[in-house]
Amino acid sequence: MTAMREGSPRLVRREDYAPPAYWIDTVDLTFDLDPAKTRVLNRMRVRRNPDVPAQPLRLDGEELNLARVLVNGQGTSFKMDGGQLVLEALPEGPEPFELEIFTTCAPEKNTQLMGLYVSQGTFFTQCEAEGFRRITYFLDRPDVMATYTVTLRADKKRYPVLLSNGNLVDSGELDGGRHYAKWVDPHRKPCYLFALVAGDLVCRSQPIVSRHGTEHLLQIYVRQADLDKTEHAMQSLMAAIAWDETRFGLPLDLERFMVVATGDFNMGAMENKGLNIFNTKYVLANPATATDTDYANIESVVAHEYFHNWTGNRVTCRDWFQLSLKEGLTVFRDQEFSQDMAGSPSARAVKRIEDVRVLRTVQFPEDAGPMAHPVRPDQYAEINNFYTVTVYEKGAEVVRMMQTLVGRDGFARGLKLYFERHDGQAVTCDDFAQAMADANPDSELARRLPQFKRWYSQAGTPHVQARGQYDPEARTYTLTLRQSCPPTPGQPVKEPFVIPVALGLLDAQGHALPHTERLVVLHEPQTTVVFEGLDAAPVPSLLRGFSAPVILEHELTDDELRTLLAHDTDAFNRWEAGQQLALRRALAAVRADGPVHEPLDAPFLEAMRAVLRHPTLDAAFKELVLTLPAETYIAEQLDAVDPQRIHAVREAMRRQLAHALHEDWVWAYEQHKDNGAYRPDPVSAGRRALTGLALQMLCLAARDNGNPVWPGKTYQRFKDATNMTDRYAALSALVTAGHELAARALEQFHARFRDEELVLDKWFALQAGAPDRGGDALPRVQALLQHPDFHLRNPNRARSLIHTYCHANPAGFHRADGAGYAFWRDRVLEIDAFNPQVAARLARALDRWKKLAEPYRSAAQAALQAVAAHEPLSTDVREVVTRALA
Ligand code: 0A1
Ligand code: ZN
Repeated sequence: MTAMREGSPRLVRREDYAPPAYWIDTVDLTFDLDPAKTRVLNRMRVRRNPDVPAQPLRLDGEELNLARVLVNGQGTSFKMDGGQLVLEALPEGPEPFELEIFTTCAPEKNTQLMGLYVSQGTFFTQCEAEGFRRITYFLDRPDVMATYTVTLRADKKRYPVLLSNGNLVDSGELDGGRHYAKWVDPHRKPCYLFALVAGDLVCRSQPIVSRHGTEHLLQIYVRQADLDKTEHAMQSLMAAIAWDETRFGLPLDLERFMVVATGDFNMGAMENKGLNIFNTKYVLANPATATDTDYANIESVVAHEYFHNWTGNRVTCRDWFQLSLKEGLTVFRDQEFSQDMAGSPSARAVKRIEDVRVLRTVQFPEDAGPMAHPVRPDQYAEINNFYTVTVYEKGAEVVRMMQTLVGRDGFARGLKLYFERHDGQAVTCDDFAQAMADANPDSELARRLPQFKRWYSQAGTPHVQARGQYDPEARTYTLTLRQSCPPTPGQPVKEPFVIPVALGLLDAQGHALPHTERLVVLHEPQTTVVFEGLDAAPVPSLLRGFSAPVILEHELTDDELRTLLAHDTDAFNRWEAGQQLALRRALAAVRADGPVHEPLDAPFLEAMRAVLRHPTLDAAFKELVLTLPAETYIAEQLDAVDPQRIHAVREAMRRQLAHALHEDWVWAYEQHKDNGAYRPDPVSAGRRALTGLALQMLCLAARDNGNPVWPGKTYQRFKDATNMTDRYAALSALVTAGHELAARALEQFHARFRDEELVLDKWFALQAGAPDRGGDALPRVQALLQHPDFHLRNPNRARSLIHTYCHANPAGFHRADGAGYAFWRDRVLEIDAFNPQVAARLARALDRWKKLAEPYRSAAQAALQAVAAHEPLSTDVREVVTRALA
């Protein structure tokens, strides 16, 4: 429930799960759509669940006006209890009965964007997780599955397009300029997958024939002005369909598959059966308005939602504690898809590095903070708070480890068995793991299944400590791996995990040592591996490909790390070695006393130069290596965090890289700047990324030496750019360097794209995230709040300005005077009054306050306390701040 409540929120517990007392087999919904007052007639066939003791029917509802309840056509008595509609006098016995409920709601007043709402004159729904109860009274839980018939009636002129799940079976005219459409969805589904759309939209249609010869119609619905931005999403959808058939034998089971885009959406997108609803950010792209990152995100989100059709819809979750059953698995699937699409081994590695970077910079902090929870949580106050990087990204890593343990083919077998057993059911994470193990009885997964499943039940990031010992007499190398996991809220003691550690050895010159590659499965607190017949001490390459979501602690010297950076056959570990080298230097400089000097030494700079100038490495990979670890990642390694000092150190490192490698950046720019007509392929995208980094560096250097040449060239590139990636990169280089040309460029950018909402989001975000110079970030953000194009109620816009500042600009946000936190407090409360989900995400910007050094810590605590003391407060925000303060 997203309702405002007083006191501490009531917790929902996993162990309290009980099957529903009633089943709903069919639902027949009729909507008379009107923004001010929509009428909803809901006719259900309901029957008692014979496996559960007789009890009243309790239907969930929220912000509904109830007009009528009929049972088998007759009026009946009912009562209301805490928002639920309670029916006691129901027919006895196992026979189904008709339950008819007539309610009204006010979509135009729905600012939470859950349930039925209006965005720019179009009706949309969002029902996951508990939005259907804002449309009609229902058993709003995922284990109640029904078939749906939906009739939509609306004014024909304003709402020419009427969509719902399934197949269109009837449509026609009504009196008074109204019309109707009737949709039947043959697949049983939980109500969170219900959707409707009504508005003035156009669509790109694409008929396809599957590998098995079945015909389908794919459609992407957008506003007229956006039709030219739908090609990439359609290509992505077709690729996703083909991939799921080829890799897992999973076909499209619908005649019609529709995607609709809306500019007002709380999340990324939603997998409603046959009618996916997307945030415009993850659909619309053309070269002039979208960057390479946007293109890649669209490809993966379109695929993600499509893949849910099997992993989520055909087999769904028994309860919301099982959320990772569908999300972890589907993220894993979309990551694999994107890697396969990327093609070359090196492009695959780049994608893997990007995914791990998200995991480590966002999920690891979550797992170490007050909101830490297992991949399968045990309790929640508000389920919307658990659509987290832990459930999604760590959940995907857990599925990935299963694949590592059973092999690629074994994994496909496991998935096949999972569908054979559970198609059409609502199941648990245990059911998934069991199918994987049963399909691979001889695997390490099957042998250790109960222990492996601790990844689902224990929160926190495990640490793996590695010690290597070379014995020249015996010519052996003994590697000892030890695991431990820190306590998390409610889980003081952890049991050992099953941790697959992929590894190999190199000689001191960087050659791979034959027969040393292996997968060590660490399941005890400590294990020892002995390599024999080695003539000299090797360099170990551990946790290749990031084979488990753990923090690896090792004792490699700088020399050894440089060897890995230069030579490892595992691209992930090459990158990781560079990050480790940079991190060591950052931490030393942060911990040192006195002013920040030059944190980087000549050998490090030479190693970076060697990568940048490397004749065969891909540009995309170079860009990743040459990008320093994020300030938040550096902060995570420290006990007392001074965000200003971390910022100063990282900036000093960036400037050193900019100056010491100046000629190399010039070379990199010249080599990679021309890429012909825009195509969002990984190779040319990598070249653009490296060009962008080069411009950042060259503008940064120019800031110090006052030389106007590179800012001038950058400004020219900004103006001449033929695609958004290059244009935005140049703009960003000027803004980040704080060059005087930035203001002019920002103005021109705004003027050029004033009608492109998604580009304006970039314009706000760039300014909100720009480095703080003498405390200028906050006033800049405050001024932008007043900008005529700033709309607090639009989630994308609010996030681009406010969330970017609070979550992604540490030095701007963590001010010694606490003004950043006061700003946070005011915005959290302001947003909470109309959209608790968006407010709760913002509230999490202070999750890590206990790690802050003074004066930040006390000021952050005061801001948290002020939010916690505010009345009214949503359950969403209350849960976040209560846990933070605990
Ligand atoms: N299931 C969606 C995510 C999602 C969750 C809740 C929402 O409510 C606002 C919307 C979308 C996915 O994983 O893509
Ligand atoms: Zn999902």
